[in-house]
Amino acid sequence: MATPHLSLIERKERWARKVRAGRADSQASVSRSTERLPPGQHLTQGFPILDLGIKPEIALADWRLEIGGLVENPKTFTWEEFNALPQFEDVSDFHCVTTWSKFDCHWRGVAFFTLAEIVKPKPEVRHVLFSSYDGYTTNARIGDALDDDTLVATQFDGKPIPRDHGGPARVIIPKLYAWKGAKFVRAIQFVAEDEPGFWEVRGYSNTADPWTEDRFSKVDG
Ligand SMILES: Nc1nc2c(c(=O)[nH]1)N[C@H]1C(S)=C(S)[C@@H](COP(=O)(O)O)O[C@H]1N2
Ligand SMILES: [Mo]
Repeated sequence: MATPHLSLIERKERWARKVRAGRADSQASVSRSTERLPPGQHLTQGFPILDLGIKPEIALADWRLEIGGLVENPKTFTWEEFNALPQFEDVSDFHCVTTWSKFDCHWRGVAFFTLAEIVKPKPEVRHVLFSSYDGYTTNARIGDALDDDTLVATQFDGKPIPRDHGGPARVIIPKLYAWKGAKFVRAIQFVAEDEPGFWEVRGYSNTADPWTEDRFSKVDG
């Protein structure tokens, strides 16, 4: 069962050699930004789009965000209800595991801790599972989900999040690689037992810390 992980690591190593070779002439700018740019990342000015080839079209009238699992007070929000919650803004850097980073992303939406306050997770909760309208799933430790900059965003740079970037609403967990942030989010479940998501079962790290280049799941050998 370790084979898919190994093949991903081999691919990543090949790709790292290629990236290193191509980057030799830009070392100066790379080292200037090391304090803000996690290791192995490069800065992009654009905003690349990463998805599963499915960009679900969700009419706002049909949109729901279902929050449940091990909570005292499960709740399904309509778009109107969700937007009536206290609003939260945060500017953060975005780090994709495929090595691009984008600085100063301005998100607005509802802080994750606000949602947790409403549904009241039980003490045994350790993880959070996210599911999306395109079938995507991802997981996070409760501590990362409850970090003070995690949010379910509905706006990017002062405008509704375009469908390409995961609108109507997407999760942003700024301190983790961006695949931990579910675009087109549909449901959030508080759980005791961890459950790896779409990329996590395909060899990507469960914890996803850009600052330690925690890109791939650890395999023996
Ligand atoms: N629902 C959903 N969320 C997702 C993905 C996806 O394919 N589907 N891709 C992830 C990955 S790998 C990244 S890097 C970011 C990309 O967000 P962007 O397309 O807005 O750049 O979304 C993450 N969230
Ligand atoms: Mo990504």
